[in-house]
Amino acid sequence: MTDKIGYTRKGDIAVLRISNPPVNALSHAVREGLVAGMDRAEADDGVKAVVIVGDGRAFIAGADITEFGKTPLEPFLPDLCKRIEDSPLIVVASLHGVSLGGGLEVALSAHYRIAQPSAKVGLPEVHLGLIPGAGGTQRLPRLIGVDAALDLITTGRQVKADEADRLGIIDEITEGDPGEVGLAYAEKLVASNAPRRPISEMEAPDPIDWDAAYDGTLKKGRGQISPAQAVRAVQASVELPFHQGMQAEREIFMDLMRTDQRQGMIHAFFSERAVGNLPELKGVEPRALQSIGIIGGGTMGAGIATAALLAGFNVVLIEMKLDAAEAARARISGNLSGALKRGKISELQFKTLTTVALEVSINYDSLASVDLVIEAVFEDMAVKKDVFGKLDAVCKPDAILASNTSYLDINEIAASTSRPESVIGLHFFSPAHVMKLLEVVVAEKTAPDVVATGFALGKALNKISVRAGVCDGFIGNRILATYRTAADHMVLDGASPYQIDKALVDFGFAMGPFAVADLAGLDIGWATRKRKAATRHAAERVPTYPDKICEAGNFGQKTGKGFYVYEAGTRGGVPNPEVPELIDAERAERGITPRDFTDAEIVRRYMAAMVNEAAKLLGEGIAKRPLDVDMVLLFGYGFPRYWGGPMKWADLQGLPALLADIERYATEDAWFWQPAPLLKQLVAEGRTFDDLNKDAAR
Ligand code: T1G
Repeated sequence: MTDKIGYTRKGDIAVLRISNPPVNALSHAVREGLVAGMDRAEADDGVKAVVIVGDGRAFIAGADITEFGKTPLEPFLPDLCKRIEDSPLIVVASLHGVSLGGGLEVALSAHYRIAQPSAKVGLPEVHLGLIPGAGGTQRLPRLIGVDAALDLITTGRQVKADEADRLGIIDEITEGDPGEVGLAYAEKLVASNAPRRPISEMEAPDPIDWDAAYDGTLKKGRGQISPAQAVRAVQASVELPFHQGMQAEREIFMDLMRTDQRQGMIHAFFSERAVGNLPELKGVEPRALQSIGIIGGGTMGAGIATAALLAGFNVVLIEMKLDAAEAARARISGNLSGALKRGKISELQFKTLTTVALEVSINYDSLASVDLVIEAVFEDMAVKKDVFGKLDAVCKPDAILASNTSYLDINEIAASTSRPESVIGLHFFSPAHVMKLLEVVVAEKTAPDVVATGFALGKALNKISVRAGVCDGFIGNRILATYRTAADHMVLDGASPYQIDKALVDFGFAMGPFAVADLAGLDIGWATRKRKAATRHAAERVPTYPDKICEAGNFGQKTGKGFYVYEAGTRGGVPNPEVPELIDAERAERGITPRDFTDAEIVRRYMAAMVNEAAKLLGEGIAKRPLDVDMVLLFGYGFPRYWGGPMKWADLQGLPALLADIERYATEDAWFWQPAPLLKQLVAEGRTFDDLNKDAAR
């Protein structure tokens, strides 16, 4: 046996203990060890039952994702499951922590399952672009029925022990040491002559309308294919004998293993975990954080306060006047009542958070003892400098002063204080207590422990924190400005905003750029165009028709009309008939003869602009790694997760072809389509963005 599987025996019960930290992933050594353990138990004279249990914090977290893409080594997981199920001994799985994917499939191949009250089970393979590939789509429907099995498999959601018990996935819930609990349960089964219960021998469940289930799941997946493919695998569990169903599942699994979507989603899985691991922060201790000051109680300030309160921080929120302060308190209470309704907090917690943990004041002196302040006031440099001047005067010497600005120069703000080393940007995304992205903007003089504290705060707030350098728009908004401009250029040249929105939704975005603009408020883009007009290069093509939409007082959803018209009470909008006339007029003014665009060209240009700008800011060091850009776009801008992010998408498309397209576009507009030096360098060296991620991890 390998050192990954311990073997002990108590009476006529053998115990196989998995020890593969941190989460007992089913690596090749674990699979080999479990087969050897079953062999040993069956050869061990007098043994009547086997208990499988996990060491550490989980039973088994699933197949070993680090092995994906490599040549699979026997014993393959489905064969291990068959080996367990076919044992003449009674096999008991004793679950604690998580039993996910292959972990639950191993448990389903046992004959009985007992769990800790805090245990969770699930088949999350669809979150990796896959389906369960070791019998999950064949055994689970036999155990709990097609509808319940499809719910778990197509959503990939985790199920708590009590629900798993109700569904029939587990047989008993008993609190205690998983090994002891498993042993006692096995002894009880042996004493009562309980039968082996191979799920594969259970009756196949009743069929459903498979095509309706497939179509519905495909639609819900918004372009992701594995959930719908799981329907076909479950269909096989009903229509085919078990071993043929297993073959059908395997074929679908292996097909999905070869897809770009699997590569994209595995990239997202690992990048989510790597993005917070910064080499520069190795061994750097964050400063102590217990109380947070917030300046400004508008939507952003109240959202940040909500997130901080829910994370257990004390919050002191400052507003200019008493009525604004009370309005801020009301906003925060409203946000928290949402958490109360969803059962995230209790009545008592709600009361404590809104009275004891939260202080609202109009006096900066209330900030004298806070550890960190986040300024979320009007986006104007003079206003920010005034606020930071006051903070510098009242806050304790080692207090960190952060700005939530979305584009202003943090270096300039820092220079207006006596503590530039303690100044940082913490760019939250609205609504701040919901959106997971946090850009930690590091200014020239920001001290390493202040950066570490920014990341520690992000982790405490359950955010995905990404390090950004100082430039207009940092990472996300700078890239957004560019791909939004690419869309504007396509409108001027002949595409309709509605065709562009649809093409990007079909690509996998939740909304297209014009619907997003309506949601954010067209007045924001209008103000930005006015702000940038003075320094705009003559070669820049900036449409004027959106200004006309705004001049008519149409700012999008907040006024009921923008690119779309929003009827009260309806979801989504319908195209605003006034817009095409404004576009035609501008094309005429510019002497443009509109041309057709295919959806494919729209997506290609939109994505090429996104990747090109990202490559520029990577080259400038604004983002440290391509995976950082991917995480910004996934968690802040609704980029479809199954592509893994724009940089992963670019690698999957092939950088040489992408650069060739950009160079071709540059013949039409040399100013907008200047190829990024980094992109040209990678193509010249035959490397990918992922190679840069690997370089950074060394
Ligand atoms: N394989 C390899 N490494 C894994 C892993 C896995 N399945 N799961 C986690 N890790 C690593 C992770 O990269 C991190 O590493 C460390 O463990 C702690 O994870 C055939 C094909 C289990 C709920 O999709 O959901 O089975 O950064 O930081 O927040 O049908 O990890 O420390 O070096 O996330 O406490 C199905 C994926 C696989 C579960 C723990 N299983 N993992 O969360 O810690 S496919 C999954 C998770 C499959 C079969 C199919 C979470 C967690 P490092 P962590 P956590």
